[in-house]
Amino acid sequence: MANLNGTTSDLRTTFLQVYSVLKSELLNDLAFEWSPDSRQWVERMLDYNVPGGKLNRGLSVIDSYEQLKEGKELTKDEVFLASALGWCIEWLQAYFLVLDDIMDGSHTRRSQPCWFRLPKVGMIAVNDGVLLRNHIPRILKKHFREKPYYVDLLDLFNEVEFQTASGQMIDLITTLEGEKDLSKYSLSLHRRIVQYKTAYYSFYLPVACALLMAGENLDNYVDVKNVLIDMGIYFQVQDDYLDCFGEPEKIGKIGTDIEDFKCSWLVVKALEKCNEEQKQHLLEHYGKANPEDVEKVKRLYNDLDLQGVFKEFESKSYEKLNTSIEAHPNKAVQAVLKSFLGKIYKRLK
Ligand code: GPP
Ligand code: MG
Ligand code: MG
Ligand code: MG
Repeated sequence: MANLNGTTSDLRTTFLQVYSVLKSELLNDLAFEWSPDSRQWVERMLDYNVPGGKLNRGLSVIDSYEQLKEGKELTKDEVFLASALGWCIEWLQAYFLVLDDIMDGSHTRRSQPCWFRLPKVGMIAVNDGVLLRNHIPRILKKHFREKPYYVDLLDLFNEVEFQTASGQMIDLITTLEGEKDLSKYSLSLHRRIVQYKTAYYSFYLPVACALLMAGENLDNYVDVKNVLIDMGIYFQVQDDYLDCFGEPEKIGKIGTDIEDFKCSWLVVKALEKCNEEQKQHLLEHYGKANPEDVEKVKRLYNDLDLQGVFKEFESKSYEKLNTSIEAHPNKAVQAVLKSFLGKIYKRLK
């Protein structure tokens, strides 16, 4: 595709060029009197936390917008704007992850120590999260203020952030110390948690951004939203699975769900499948930091063949999602959804 210099290069390269532009605008924001120290801190914080992931969410804004335009070549301006929206989602993700890693007591992220684990950073990471969050409306104001869909865009980011924080809240309060109670863990609780904490921002938001840019009214796309939410739930089940069975070198992080007493899809399935004796075993060892307890839980997951249960879930979800996508009347929308599904099906990272 045409990049911002009028030459051709791949989408990722173009997208990363836009990151540099946005970063330098933020580092020269006139609303703050910068000093060399503060500028250096923010630049290092951004480079550490924003661009190092798979960039799926961000790139899919450009992808989706292109497909909604049904093959018409995008102008340089459209590529820039779709990329800027993509980066707003990557900023949102960086903000969530910096704080999520503190809350989950994680050690690594994207194959490096979590930001708050750096000796110089520590709890400054909380404020960095707040800063990352505040960069989003600044990017939107600079590049979208004059657009007819500006208010809808702000509203969309606000709504999705609220949904995510609410999902994160249920994810956290189910694990409260002193109330550790596996009997409340069910597939419906799991679904509620992951729909809110993951699906809206990871799946609905990129497509909704592309739709707004294309001049569409989001109220007319409730069915698309529902498919994307189901896809997001499938994606978080994969995340839960990989937390235990993934290769840390591939997923770039070391799992903590068992230690953290999370309402993970795996523990829900284990509770569904286990006998009374295995249940007692799970109650005894789930949610403990000790590596021997964690190992015992993993062994039980193996005994219950949760890898097989997951495989089956994965192919069933794929079939179901495909059927819902094919039921959609609009071919361009179908292409958007199919490309999303293709990117995550059987992912190992
Ligand atoms: C993923 O959960 C959910 C988020 C990153 C949303 C966080 C929301 C906030 C408001 C902070 P996870 O803990 O399973 O993700 P991971 O496995 O990547 O740590
Ligand atoms: Mg986490
Ligand atoms: Mg979490
Ligand atoms: Mg996880």
